[in-house]
Amino acid sequence: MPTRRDEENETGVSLREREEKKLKRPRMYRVILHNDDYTPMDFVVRLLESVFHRTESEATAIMLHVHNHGAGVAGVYTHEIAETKVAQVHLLARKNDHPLMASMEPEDDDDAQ
Ligand code: TYC
Repeated sequence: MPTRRDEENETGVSLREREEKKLKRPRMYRVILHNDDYTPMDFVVRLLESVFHRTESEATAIMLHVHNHGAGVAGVYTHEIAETKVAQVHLLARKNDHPLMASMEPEDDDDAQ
């Protein structure tokens, strides 16, 4: 019968520490929209409403920020959800022949933003 300490398995990390780690909040990722000269403003606003669940006024503010500054945050999600949002943006944009680009970056990356 192994003791709790035996379960350290020579990693120096106790079962309790691993249990606590599992409960920590996941790393979060910003989904970034990038400006271009061709995607219609209205398309970007509708996409922010449908994919990122933004209100019309939030979506308009984000779209204008991207238009004026070159890029902006559409939302912050776990890794898997952020990847899905980026893919949805690209699928919807290509389906409508727009060059709109999205990317993701970790929230705790100091040289990002
Ligand atoms: N710059 C585009 C235009 O003038 C609008 C636009 C905004 C495009 C945001 C992409 O992520 C974007 N029609």
